[in-house]
Amino acid sequence: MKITAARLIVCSPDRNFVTLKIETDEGIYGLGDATLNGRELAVAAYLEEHVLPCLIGRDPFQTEEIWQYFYRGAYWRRGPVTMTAIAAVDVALWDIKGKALNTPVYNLLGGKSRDGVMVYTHANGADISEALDSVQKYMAEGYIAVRAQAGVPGVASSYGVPKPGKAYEPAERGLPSETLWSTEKYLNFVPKLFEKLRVELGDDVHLLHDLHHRLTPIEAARVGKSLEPYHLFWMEDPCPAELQESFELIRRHTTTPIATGEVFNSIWDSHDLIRKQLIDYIRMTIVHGGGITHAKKTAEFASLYHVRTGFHGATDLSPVTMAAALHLGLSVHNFGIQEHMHHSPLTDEVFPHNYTFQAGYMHPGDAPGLGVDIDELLAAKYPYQRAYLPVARKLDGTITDW
Ligand code: CS2
Ligand code: MG
Repeated sequence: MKITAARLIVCSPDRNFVTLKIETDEGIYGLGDATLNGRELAVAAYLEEHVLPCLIGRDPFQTEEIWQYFYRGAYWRRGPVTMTAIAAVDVALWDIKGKALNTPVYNLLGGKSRDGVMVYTHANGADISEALDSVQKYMAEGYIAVRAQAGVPGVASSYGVPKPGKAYEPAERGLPSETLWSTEKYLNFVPKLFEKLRVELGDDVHLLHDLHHRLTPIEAARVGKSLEPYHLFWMEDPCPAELQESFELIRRHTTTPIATGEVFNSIWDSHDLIRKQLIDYIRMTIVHGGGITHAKKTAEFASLYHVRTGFHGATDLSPVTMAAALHLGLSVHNFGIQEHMHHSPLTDEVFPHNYTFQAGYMHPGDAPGLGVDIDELLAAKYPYQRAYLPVARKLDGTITDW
């Protein structure tokens, strides 16, 4: 089998997506997601100008060789743009392999290690009582794990909380919006949120919380310690992770489990975090971390150190990535949990898919390949629109981590 064509579909059905379609001489095609939120066209240009011309004529079954060709062969390594482009190629090739062998991708990754993939979704509210309602709504839908975020009193537009009447979506069209942040107000508020949730919801539901890289290690340690009575499933991204050793300080003070890695793009970003057992869940996503080939290696490395997977699954990752994550999650032994933030109905229509949700668990389906397609005619009706993630400032105007 040979690759005969590779092209990009850039569309914006409620939000931007970059999708790679690789075609073969046997009429089989594969899809890969190349979406990097707020920097979409940088990946599109990298693929278009530097990667796709080198793919034509290659054998799509050679996923390892092709991965190394674009990683080592480029000389310049890592970084979100490069690794997202490599991921798009890699995932599309696994899709082709599955279709050609008439089997779902999970069978090529070791087969099923479990019956379904436990997922968590996003509950949020402007205040504690709205957040509680939102968690209860998802529990009534069958979720057994829910991330809870609530507006912090005195902080306009808190992370993870939607504008009134809208679904939460981090990127906004136009130029970047600005949000405000106060660590002091947050530190005083967050134990009250989880105290209320545990009192009302009991001990069984898994509760998760995202700190979104905003704290220093000692501040994050305080959050972890103050939340111990409410036994969170995890606290996510307690502080920026470029300095991997800073997690040692957090670990010294708290037993609240830690998840990090949604902005990582290679195993080297988490190498020390994993081998020193400074985290419990690795979140590096398939789309920004070099695809299925590299995510599987990262998961297997993590399994040696009792670290489990908790792959990123926000709406800026297309249904193609969601499917890839579910195939990998079904197969790796050290799966932990998968994020499931719902795409809009329009996004779901543009990307018809076989994955399903039932009673807290998702399944990728048994269709050959990934089990996701793209409706190109519908996609063409929603062209790319410039959009950015917000920029955050402290109350005194200093730029801080969003
Ligand atoms: C978040 C994301 O899902 C999460 O845990 O941190 O919503 C993140 O902010 C976006 O993916 C950024 O593009
Ligand atoms: Mg997050």
